[in-house]
Amino acid sequence: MTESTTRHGAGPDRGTGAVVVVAAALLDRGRLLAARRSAPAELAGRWELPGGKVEPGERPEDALVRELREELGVEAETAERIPGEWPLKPGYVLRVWTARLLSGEPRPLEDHDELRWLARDELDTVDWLDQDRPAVAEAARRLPGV
Ligand code: 9L3
Ligand code: MG
Repeated sequence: MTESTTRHGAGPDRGTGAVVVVAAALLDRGRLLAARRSAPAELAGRWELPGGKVEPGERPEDALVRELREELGVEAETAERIPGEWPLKPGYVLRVWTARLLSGEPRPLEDHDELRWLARDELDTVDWLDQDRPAVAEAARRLPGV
């Protein structure tokens, strides 16, 4: 059994006590999906890998599939964990998976006001949240190069 399937109870990770925020490097047709946040005010206008908080008792990968359904209106599956963990605000950490679209075309239904599919050489055309940058750089290695 993995750590995630044995975890019970509240959002805080059993090991660290931090709430886990999961995000997706959604890859499709050689591009990565970037989402522009519309809230909260201090993050609005910055770009992120879409996702959100793991709920109590939820597996992180399931949380990510749920968040992509809620925020983008798509069905997706997680593929590969991007190694690492990045601190957010105090008590929150970010973990990222690559993900594949199974059905639907992403639309900014919740918390975002714009979406863009970016090729590898376009990744620095948007203002990513600082905490997302290492995972975006790692995801870029999965995109066709120039
Ligand atoms: N956050 C940072 N990078 C991301 C995501 C999905 C989230 N790729 C931060 C922003 C919020 C917190 O994590 O402070 C919770 O995210 P959400 O539930 O508001 O999406
Ligand atoms: Mg979110």
